[in-house]
Amino acid sequence: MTDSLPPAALSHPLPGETPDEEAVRAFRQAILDKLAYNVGGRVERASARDWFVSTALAARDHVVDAWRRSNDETRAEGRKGVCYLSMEFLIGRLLSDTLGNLGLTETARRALDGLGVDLDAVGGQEADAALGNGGLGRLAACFMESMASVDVPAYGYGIRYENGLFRQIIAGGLQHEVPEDWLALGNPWEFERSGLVYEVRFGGHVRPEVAPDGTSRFVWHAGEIVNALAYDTPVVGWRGVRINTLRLWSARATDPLHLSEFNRGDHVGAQSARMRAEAISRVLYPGDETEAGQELRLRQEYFFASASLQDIIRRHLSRFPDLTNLADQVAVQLNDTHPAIGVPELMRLLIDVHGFGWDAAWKITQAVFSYTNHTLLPEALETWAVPMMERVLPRHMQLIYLINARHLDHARAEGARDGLLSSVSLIDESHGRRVRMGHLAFVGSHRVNGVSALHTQLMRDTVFTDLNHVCGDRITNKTNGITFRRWLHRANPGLTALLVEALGPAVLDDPDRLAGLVPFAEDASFRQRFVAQRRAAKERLTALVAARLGLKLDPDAIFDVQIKRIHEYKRQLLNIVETVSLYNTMRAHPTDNWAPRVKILAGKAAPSYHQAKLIIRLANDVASVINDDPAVGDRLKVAFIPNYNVSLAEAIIPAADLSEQISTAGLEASGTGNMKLALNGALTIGTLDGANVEIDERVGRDEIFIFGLTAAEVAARKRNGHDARAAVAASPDLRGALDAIASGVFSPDEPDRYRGLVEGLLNDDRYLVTADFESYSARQRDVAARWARPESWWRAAVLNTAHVGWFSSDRTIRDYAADIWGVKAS
Ligand code: 26W
Repeated sequence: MTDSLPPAALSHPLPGETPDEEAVRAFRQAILDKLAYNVGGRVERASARDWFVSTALAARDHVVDAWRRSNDETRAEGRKGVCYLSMEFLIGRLLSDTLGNLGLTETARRALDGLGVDLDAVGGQEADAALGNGGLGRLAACFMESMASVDVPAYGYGIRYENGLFRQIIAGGLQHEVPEDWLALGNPWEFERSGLVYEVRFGGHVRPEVAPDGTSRFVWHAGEIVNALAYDTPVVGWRGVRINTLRLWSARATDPLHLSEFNRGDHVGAQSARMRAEAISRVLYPGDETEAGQELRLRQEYFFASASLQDIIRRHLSRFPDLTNLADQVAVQLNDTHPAIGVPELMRLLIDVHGFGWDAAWKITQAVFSYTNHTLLPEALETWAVPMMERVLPRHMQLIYLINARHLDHARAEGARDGLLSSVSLIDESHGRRVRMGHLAFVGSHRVNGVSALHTQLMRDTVFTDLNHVCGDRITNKTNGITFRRWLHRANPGLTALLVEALGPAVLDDPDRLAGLVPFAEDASFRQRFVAQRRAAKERLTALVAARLGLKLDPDAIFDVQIKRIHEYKRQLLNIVETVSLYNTMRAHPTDNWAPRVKILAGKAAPSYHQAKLIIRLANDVASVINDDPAVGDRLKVAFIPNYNVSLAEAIIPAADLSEQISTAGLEASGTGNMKLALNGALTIGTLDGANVEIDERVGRDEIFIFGLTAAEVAARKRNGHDARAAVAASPDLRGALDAIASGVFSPDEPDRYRGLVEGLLNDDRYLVTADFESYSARQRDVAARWARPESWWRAAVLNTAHVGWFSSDRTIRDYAADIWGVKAS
């Protein structure tokens, strides 16, 4: 079900989009035809949903010819393409993206106007495609759009989960998870490819067999076969430059019904094999940064890696006689380790199916694959227990041993001995035998990248030091980016129109032109118009919060925003504790001239992550007390907005004044919300972590609020031990805030609710909340002081927008294309 959030973008034409009447009439007729012949509806009785489907189908028709053209041209020119393998694609809605990138927004709006239908209302009907958890999945979606926009031929490969990321409901302050059903009302964007089906095998055993010619080989006799059926969604590039394909696999049983069992009366048992097979594409794994430890997760990973590689090989063999030149034609990017099983799978396909010898197969494999690491948190580094691998994928386990044997021989030849050998081995022997998927991906790839300069350096200096040494330095950095089409043009059409007015329409095509905004930061009338855009976005968000939470916000207050997955290392707790401290101080000094502030939080916690769920509850409890306290009134409000997703992000980001990027330094690989918020002119308060470091370098230290320990200082503090009790003793504000939380000020019905949380912080403050509190709190006072000088604040806001053009994912993709994939980009 949708939240019916109106997409801001649909009602605003972009400059240069002035449709002629003929085009509008034709689009209107197309919508009416879709309504009649595809939806089977009537104008008089059509629902908003009917109009959405009809409009989407009419827009899709505009895509199809160009899509075919893109594919034909790539083939004819023999261009190398990219296959982006990702367990997650966090796409959000597609109507505004498709219309916007094709320059059809205004055409569609007028076409619907003529029918008495509002495009915004229609757009609000679309469900978010939430096939991802957070940053990694959203990055994949931005990359897909950018590859199409910079003319890189690409397929995204993933899983067509029937239920994407759960819907979050907050009741009594607690997170409840409800299944999400984005496909319930159909999906007008996808094409089912009933002819594109691959067999994916599991289990069974491997036997050496002698062929008639006397050669011996290993034959995998699988115990179970599941079909992978393709669904294609077109990915439209900016200005329709190129249309790529997102190909998602759906699992189907080979034998959906055991008829004899059914006829014998066992109606449920007769379908059990089908349920088992189809469970694979049933639901997105909702964990973020925790190891699944589940066979189903491994089955999902292998299912989509295998289907995708079989498809890549089939496509290649439709153009070339054999696979010897595979790496000249395709680059396969592994989005984290989730598809890393693709490394032994490609080896199996090359050796067992296509008759390659080991060395030739390995050369192709390494040349084809590259791997992106998205986190160094130890609990998120995937490993699979050897016995489970042997059971689920016996042939792959055998191949992994062979890859490891050669890899260790090579390491030995490079001089590696005991400690080093066990550190680079693909098998971790330290707590039961487990396959290290990061190592497997690393060894099977010619390039391995991190997602920000700092994270890449930490890869070299920590988790992958030995491996990188033995493998001859294959780590490279590719700082993340975001697509400006969605996160600026569509999310913030008002600001975009202002930028075009100031810098000309070329800024829509070339984000480097944003630098031209620097002189405008000094221009009071420009700043005023910038403020007016922010104010309008804040009013829209105010209305949304009133409708959803029944909470009235003051649009003149600082909108202080932290939106992301809830995780201890992201330190939502630091934000909440500081909010409580501010609340205490406001009550103690009621007559001071406080800058009014609205704390906005949103994010989901993994269902089994109890501490994260407790933090959500605390945020809501703190909100109830503060929001009801007349002593602070409009000067402080706290809003936890439920069910954070792409569409909600699009509504919040243009309205944000302050962007909270406050992770423990060294732990946030990059962050991409930080880029979205800065692009829209929010000032960042943050640690020197992930891409914050590069944002800081670009916007300059005067226009950003940096605080806290650096990554090196964090490492040192951890080595020497951090004394949280001493930090608390030294900070009366922190002590006051923690005492209030621990003693039940925010949970009067259950005073001890947060005692354990606070005790935990005092005993083992792993994420150094208490270490950074004072400097964070001081920077927050700087924020308030800056807000009191509007000229200085808005000058900084304009400069933030001006200086972050580099974080366009077009730039990131061009870097991957040149340094990793060896493909041509525009
Ligand atoms: C096995 C469960 C699981 C699922 C997802 C473990 C780990 C993950 C991802 C690695 C988590 C993730 O999304 N990482 C984020 O990737 C973004 C894109 O590169 C970065 O911007 C974020 O900093 C990083 O946390």
